[in-house]
Amino acid sequence: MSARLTPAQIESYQREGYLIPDYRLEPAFVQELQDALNQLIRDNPGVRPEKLVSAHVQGDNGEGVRGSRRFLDLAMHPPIVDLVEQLIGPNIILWGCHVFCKPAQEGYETPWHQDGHYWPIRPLATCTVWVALEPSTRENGCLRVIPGSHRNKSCSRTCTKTAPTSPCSNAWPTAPLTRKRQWTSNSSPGRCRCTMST
Ligand SMILES: O=C(O)CCC(=O)C(=O)O
Repeated sequence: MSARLTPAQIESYQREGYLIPDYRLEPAFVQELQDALNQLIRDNPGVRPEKLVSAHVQGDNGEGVRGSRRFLDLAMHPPIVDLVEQLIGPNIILWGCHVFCKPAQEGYETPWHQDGHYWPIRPLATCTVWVALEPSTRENGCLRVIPGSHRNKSCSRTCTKTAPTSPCSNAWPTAPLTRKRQWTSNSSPGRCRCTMST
């Protein structure tokens, strides 16, 4: 499947701050990544499954996680890089990779947050590619975004510190986040989402 974006999709990404491309990962690659995910969990019995940071670094990654090269393969997968290139241009570096698993019943909540708090990169114009490896639904905790919340190109000063158990150290205040402004959707394995990271 082509990773080409139309001018209207690129314009929508600039305006809304997120995009769901038509492209989907090839089923055989999704299977390999699911296997790698199961191995990652087995290799890290002492790490919360929401906190598998820098999982793309094979072996002991220096951040307390034993990672897998498979996730670097995902980040470098040519259609994924093509998608990002169409959104931010050809000068691309991989800043990080985070595997969020959401165990039923006892999983930690991912609070509303701005990725810009985590990336020491200015200007705040990075791009996060989120990839579903398993079904991601409203019921089991799919990603939600606030369309247009990137537009003032700054991080909120009123973020609060979260508990050490949270996968995110900063949370946005919940007051302005009315349901009307949120955008939520179900994703099946292999579905990608590009998010402008402010
Ligand atoms: O999948 C999640 O719960 C969080 C993902 C996220 O924070 C992101 O893609 O920036």
